[in-house]
Amino acid sequence: MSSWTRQTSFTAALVLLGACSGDPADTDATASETATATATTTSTDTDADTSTTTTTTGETESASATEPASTTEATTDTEGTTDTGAVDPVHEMICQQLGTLVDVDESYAVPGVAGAPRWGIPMDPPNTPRIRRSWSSLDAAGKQQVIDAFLALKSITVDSGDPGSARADYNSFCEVPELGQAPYAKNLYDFYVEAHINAFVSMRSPDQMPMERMAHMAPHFLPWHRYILLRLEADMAEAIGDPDFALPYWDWNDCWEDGDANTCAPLFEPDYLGGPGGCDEATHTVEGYLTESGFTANVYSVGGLMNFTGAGLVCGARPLVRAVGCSDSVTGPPDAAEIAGIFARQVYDAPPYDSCYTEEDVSFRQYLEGFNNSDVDPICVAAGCTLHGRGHEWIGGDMTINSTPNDPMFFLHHNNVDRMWAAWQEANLSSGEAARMIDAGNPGYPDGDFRGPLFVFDQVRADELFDYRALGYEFDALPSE
Ligand SMILES: [Cu+2]
Repeated sequence: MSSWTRQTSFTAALVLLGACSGDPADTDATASETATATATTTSTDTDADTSTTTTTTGETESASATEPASTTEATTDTEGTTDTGAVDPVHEMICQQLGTLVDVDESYAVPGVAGAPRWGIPMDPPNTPRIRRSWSSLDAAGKQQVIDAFLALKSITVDSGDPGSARADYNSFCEVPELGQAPYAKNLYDFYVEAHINAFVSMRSPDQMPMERMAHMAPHFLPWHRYILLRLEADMAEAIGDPDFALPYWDWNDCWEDGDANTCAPLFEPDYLGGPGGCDEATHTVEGYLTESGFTANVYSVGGLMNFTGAGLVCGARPLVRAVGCSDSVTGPPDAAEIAGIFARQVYDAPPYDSCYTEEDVSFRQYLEGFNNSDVDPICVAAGCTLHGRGHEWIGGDMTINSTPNDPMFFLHHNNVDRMWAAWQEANLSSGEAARMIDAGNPGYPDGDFRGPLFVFDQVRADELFDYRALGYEFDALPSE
């Protein structure tokens, strides 16, 4: 695991779908400019080596020369995007990465009939909702149950004969011959890792992945992640034989209220979710019961950006890694002031949805997803330094690359993101203004395909995910205005 470029990886992942400047003639010039910009940007990263970055940019340059699709990209972009105006060098560099990606069928990890394409969506709202609670409020037995459920999902493979085995029969990237990787035993946990990788790498160009189907940097961000939490929760409930099981959330406030926010002892307990890792390769391995019980990352991204040429994806077991509190761009997880800020956002989403040229104040979704175009720090501009993005950055390691569900913290973090959405919906529903009460409390949710099928899970519609109560769960407590 050399060259673990945690910040640059997430940077690329998050900003991938921006409007690239379309003229191929301009592109080469910009690419060489960006090589310099990139080297500067990554200099704060303890692990980054600039030669990797420069090499990657070089590859991209040649790829873009043979890539006539860039004109199409520009045209498509204008549909939902206002004039991009000034070119952000960080963003532009990332756009150049698109050409390096291997063509993969977007059906990877898509559940087929046997894979239960609507698993997790109840036929009817249950009479008694599952109550999702804060991780820190669980007792020892409750925490143990969650960890055991995560471990159980890793052991439910196609051949294990467990209930749910059929859902582990997905197309794996590790079986794509061009990637030259070795298959692993596909299982119910790694399904989510692959689905998320697919959602990221398929963002490579607007003609292959229209804005309407993007699971990140677009309106589907919240519905898409709400669905994978529901689906995972149903898997965990089945695996441990407890139909009332509810996925806990990571209440970011716990880290501020109890002890040192930059280590967060209530969360990173060796007996359960594991330790905080460390700031360099000698210390970043997650230690504790979870990893000692054989929980490993089995498919993960490496080597910088969205370079998905085989060198950008590795299949094979390696330990989980974290770098809690090591990021130069964020201090602590999201704080109370940021959380309170969600209630000041009046509309769910607004164009341009792409974050690269959008101030965070444009919409609730953009603010919660965490892009922050107005920050001075280029890492903040690219990776986002509020709320969702800040949580990923702050934990670091596996949480900052496109295979981020490898860390179970991903699901606890996104559960809290989902809780923020629920709180915002409730605030709108109780406001008494007709306009804010429509669409289950999502004023300004865009129409058309933005309400339609989710990427990877194309038998589930985004607008089915609006009313979380109808999906059978609630939270023990919501932040309020
Ligand atoms: Cu995601």
